[in-house]
Amino acid sequence: MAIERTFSIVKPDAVKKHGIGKVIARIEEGGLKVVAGRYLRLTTEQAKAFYAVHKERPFFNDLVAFMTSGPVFVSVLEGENAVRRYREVLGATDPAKADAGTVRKDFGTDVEKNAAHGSDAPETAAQEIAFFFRGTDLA
Ligand code: IDP
Ligand code: MG
Repeated sequence: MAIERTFSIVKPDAVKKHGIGKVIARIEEGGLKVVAGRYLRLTTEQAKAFYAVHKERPFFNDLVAFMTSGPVFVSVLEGENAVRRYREVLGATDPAKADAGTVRKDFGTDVEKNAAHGSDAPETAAQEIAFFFRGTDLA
């Protein structure tokens, strides 16, 4: 398997709890490298566009409100099977169902405020990376 890239967001709940470093530690301990990163606050338009795939879901408006409720840390991760590997590091969407030792189990609050985002496939990873980073940001 070739080296792959994926996209991460440390969400507002984890940033508020001073959890950026803790999530990055899990990423690095999981064998992934942070190759770009930025601290920012999403606009409502950006959050709606980023989560457009969920726009018909009942939780969409709440999710947009949550994702814009404070700053986030977006980053690009690199490593073997990075997409799948980072999803393993994160654990299940619902922290209550996530395995022990995962980011969402240890730092998430509920199915919405689940500490961090990770892309679900290489194609979405490429789209999500391009949403926040230019080619020249990536070493
Ligand atoms: P994922 O982040 O594990 O890929 P998705 O199903 O893509 O999960 O959902 C995107 C985000 O929407 C989740 O990370 C979570 O913040 C939120 N979310 C997902 N399902 C629910 C729900 O049932 N209620 C409230 N928020 C949800
Ligand atoms: Mg998803």
